[in-house]
Amino acid sequence: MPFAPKMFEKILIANRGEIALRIQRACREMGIKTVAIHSEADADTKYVMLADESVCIGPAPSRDSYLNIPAIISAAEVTDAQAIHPGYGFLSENADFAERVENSGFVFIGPTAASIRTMGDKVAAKAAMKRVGVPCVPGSEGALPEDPKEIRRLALAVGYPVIIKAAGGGGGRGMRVVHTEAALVNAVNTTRAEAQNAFGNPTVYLEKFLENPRHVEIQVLADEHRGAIYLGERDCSMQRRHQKIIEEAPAPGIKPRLLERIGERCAEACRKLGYRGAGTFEFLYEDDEFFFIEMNTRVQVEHPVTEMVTGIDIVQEQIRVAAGLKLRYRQRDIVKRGHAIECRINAENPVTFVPSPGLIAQYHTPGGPGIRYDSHAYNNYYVPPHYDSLVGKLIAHGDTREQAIARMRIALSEMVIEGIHTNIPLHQELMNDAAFVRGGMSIHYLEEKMAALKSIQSET
Ligand code: MV4
Repeated sequence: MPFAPKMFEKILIANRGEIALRIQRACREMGIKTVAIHSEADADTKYVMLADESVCIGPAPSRDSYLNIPAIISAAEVTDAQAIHPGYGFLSENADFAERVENSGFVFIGPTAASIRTMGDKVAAKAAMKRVGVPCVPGSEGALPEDPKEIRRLALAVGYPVIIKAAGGGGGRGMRVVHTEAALVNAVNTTRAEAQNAFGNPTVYLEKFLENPRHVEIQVLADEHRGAIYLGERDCSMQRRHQKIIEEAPAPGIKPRLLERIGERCAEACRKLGYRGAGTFEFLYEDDEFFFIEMNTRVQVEHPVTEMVTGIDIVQEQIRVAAGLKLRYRQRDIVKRGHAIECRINAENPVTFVPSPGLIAQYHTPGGPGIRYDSHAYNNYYVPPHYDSLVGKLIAHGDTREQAIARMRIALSEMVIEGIHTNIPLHQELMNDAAFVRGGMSIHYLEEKMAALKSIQSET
């Protein structure tokens, strides 16, 4: 049969909020009709109104709606959609969902279920990466054995401190740092028990604990025709409790040659592993070295910073490669320009981080050169308490990092969100923070800064 895959006519978007709107916009630009699904809590929202069709799939709680697999597949059936885009979060990295979508005759806009399953098992993911030449954090090379003597031997070989991680974890769930041999076996057993409880899988592995790394990730795109490219890196070190709050591209202060090398390794890994779709290789970066930790098989919240710097629409490419088309770009077509920073605007107290759902009574969004604002919110929008507190993503692009920061400061000053608390004041503080402005801070910087602020507050 000749190679003539057809673009979808209609896509169901199995998500909510800003990413549902983002995917809708990509579809519209490609001439694809959209089906929005929504919970009862999201019935009268902008992205539901803007979609060509919509289906209510259940009550407010996620498990009854956005995680309700049979309801979502039924919605695709009744609307005659050909493909399902899962967005991020919810079912986006659920291999069983991807499999059920495909077995019901729809295309899952993402990697194969097998790829999702491999990357979901962090031990299998690391083994795969090691096999295809992606540098990993030194560690146990697979699951930890039962025998305490063997465990002690492995930790000693790696050198303390070590970190015990659950194979079924990821994103910061199910980990424990161990500083001494005396604490090791207990820590392993506790982590095992917690992992069994949380993920139904007691498998744990061990790594050298890196004390002061940065979180730098590589965005890739791959098609079914051996086309695989990297779109450069993002620095996501500005985080608190594993919630990223600022991301940027490129990563400040890392040698371009080093970034090129690791990018090439990731693209080559995609080809060798037969990976298809968008993906992110997460690395810890310390002392001029990259160490793979996990791979994300979805579009990420922070994808816009890469889009701003490369000019490539990552969501459109996801849709194209899911339809069996080739990527529109080769590596040499990728030209990066300038610097982009994203501030995640959350409905939360800027100091305590306690969520602050409710009615947005006044809403003014910024604009001007180099500003992109991705949000599903609007004046009089009610931020429901049932979901993530992200209300928008403010992205500033400039020729230089300094210009991106300057534009971000202006945009933040123009932004008005009243009726709920937001973390805008925290972003304003950070855009004027000497260490942030210098760039290249570690994953611990924000938490240390917040702790310092707290102790000043309690003194006065
Ligand atoms: C680590 C680490 C230090 N050494 N692994 C946390 C999230 C998960 N993706 C992996 N994580 C870490 N793994 C080794 N060998 C420190 C972290 C970590 C972290 C990583 C990325 C971004 C934020 C973080 C915050 C705390 C700890």
